[in-house]
Amino acid sequence: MKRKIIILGSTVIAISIIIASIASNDNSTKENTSPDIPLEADVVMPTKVSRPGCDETDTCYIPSTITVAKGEPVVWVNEDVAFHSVTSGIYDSPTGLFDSGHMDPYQSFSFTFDESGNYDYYCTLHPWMKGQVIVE
Ligand SMILES: [Cu+2]
Repeated sequence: MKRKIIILGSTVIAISIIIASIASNDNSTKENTSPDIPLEADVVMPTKVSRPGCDETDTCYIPSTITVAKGEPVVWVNEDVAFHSVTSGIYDSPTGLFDSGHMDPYQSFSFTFDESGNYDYYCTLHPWMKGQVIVE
């Protein structure tokens, strides 16, 4: 009896994963990570960036400029205690290419760039938070 429940349970999980992967945009993913198991982050949103000041030292996103190869995913992790976003464009002028939405603490967002170019991004909640991805 117990075994049946376990098999049924894992089938439900497998189906949900398949449905979730079909439903989500191919180029972006968002997931929760645990502070105890740090995820491989390419770019980190450090603590206290929800207050102005990080812009003076260019440390709202670390690193604020990252260079990647075409087709290589970029992973952002929110290591702050506040919500942040990773949104393509500049403040009040999103390009619509990618948008993480509000990221909880320790949530990650990843996006894969198919075309080379320079991509500005920002946080919808904090106008001073700016970053750039250079895709070669
Ligand atoms: Cu922010």
